[in-house]
Amino acid sequence: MESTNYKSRRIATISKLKDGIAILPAATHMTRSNDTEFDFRQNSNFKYLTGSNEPDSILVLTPHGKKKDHLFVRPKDRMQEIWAGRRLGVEKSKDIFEMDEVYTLDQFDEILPELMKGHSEVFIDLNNDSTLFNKVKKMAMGLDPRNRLKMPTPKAFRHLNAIVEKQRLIKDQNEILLMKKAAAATNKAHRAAMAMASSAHTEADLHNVMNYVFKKHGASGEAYGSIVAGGDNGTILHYVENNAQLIDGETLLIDAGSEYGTYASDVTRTFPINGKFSTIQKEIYEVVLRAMKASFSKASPGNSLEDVHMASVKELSVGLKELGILKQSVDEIIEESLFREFYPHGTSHWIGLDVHDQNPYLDKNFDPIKFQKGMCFTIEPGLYFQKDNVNIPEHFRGLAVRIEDDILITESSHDNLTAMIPKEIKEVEAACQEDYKQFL
Ligand SMILES: [Mn+2]
Repeated sequence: MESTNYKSRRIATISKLKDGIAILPAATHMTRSNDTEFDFRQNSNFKYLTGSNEPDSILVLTPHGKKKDHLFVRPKDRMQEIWAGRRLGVEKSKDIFEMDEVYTLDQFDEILPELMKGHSEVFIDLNNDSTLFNKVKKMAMGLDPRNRLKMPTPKAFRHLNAIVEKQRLIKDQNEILLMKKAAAATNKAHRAAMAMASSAHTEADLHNVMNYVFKKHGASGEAYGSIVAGGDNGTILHYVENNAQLIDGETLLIDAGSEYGTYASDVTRTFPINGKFSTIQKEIYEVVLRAMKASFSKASPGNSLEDVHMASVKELSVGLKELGILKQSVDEIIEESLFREFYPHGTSHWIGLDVHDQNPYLDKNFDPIKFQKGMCFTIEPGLYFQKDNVNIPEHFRGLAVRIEDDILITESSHDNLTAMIPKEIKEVEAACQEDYKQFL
C-alpha cells in the first residue's frame, strides 16, 4: 500500500481553482470552560489536503504562482513545546508535507497579499472562521483599491468547501483501509456491548466499555456522540443522556462508531438486554432487517441514495401494514408519506473523514448523484413507536429498532464494511451469550 499522496490531492484542488487563490485554515483548540479545552480535532478538509494534525496552520494554494502550495505553521518554541506539546516547525513541515514553501504564522499578514496578486478570486470557507475571512477580505480589498497594479487582485469570494468536498466523495485505497480499521474497532465494541448488556446496570456502563474497546483497537475514540438507548429512549433519535438503568425485557439501541486515523464508522445495532428477543421485538426487527436488505440490493454503480432510500421506505411500509399499524394500501402509505410517523429520517448519508461526510448529494442538474466505485455511505432503516402514541396497539408503544451498516461501492456492486457486526437475529442472540471479558 502506498502512503497517501497529499500533494496530488492539492494539485487536483489547484486544477479546479482557475484564477482563484485558496486559503484553508487548520482547526484551533476550542475552549471548553475557562482555561480547559475540548480534545483537538483537525479540520477535515485541511487534513485531507495536508495530512497534518497540527492546529492553527494555514494552507494557501496559488494556481498562478511559481510555487503553488504554501503552509503557514506555528514556529518552533522551546517553552511552548515543553508546556503544550511538540511542534514540527518550518523545516520539518516542508519535508513531511512536501510543500513548495513553508512560513511561520507571523509572516501571514505580510506574505498573503503578495500571494494574492495575479489571482482574481479567493476560495475560502464562507461558513466558518469569520475572523480569518474578515482579515483576508480586508487584505484583498486593500491590495489595489485604485487598480494601479497591472495584474488582477481578488475581487470575489467563493466557497472552497464545495471543491474539496467533491474530491472527498470518491475514497482512495488508503482512505478505505482506514475506514476498514474504524469498522474493525467498532465491531469489537458492539460485540462487547452485546456480551455485557445482561450484566451491566446502566447505558453508561456500556458506553464507557465501548469507548475503551474503540481505543484498545487503535481508534482515537468515538466518531460522534454515541447513542446508547435502552427501551423507549431508542425512540429519541438523537438521545444523548446515555445514563438510564437497563431493564430486563427491553431492547437496547446503540448507534456508535469509532474514528480511526480521522476516518469515521457509523453503526447501529438493536438487541435484547437479556439476550432473547420477545415475539413483538422480533417482528419489528425483521421488518427493519428486510428493509435494510432491500436497500443493499440497490447499492451498486449507477443507482443513487434515493434508490437506496425508496427500497427501505417500501419494505418498511409493507411491514407497517403487516404489523397492523397502518391500514391503508402500501401505495397510499408511501404516496402520503404515512410511514414518516414511524420512520422520520433518511436512510443514508455519505461517510468518510466526517461521519456525515461533507460531499454533494445532487449533481449539476439537481439529480441525485449516481454511485461510482469508491463512494461510501450508511444504510440505516428504523422503526420507532412513541410511548404515548394511543393510535397504535399498546404492545408496540415505546419500541424502537434501527440497524445501520457502512457501505463501499465497488466496481460492480458494494462491500459492506461493517458486515461482521452481528445483525441476523440468531447471530445477535448468540453474541449476547458471549463472555464480555474477551473484549477487555
Ligand atoms: Mn448514521
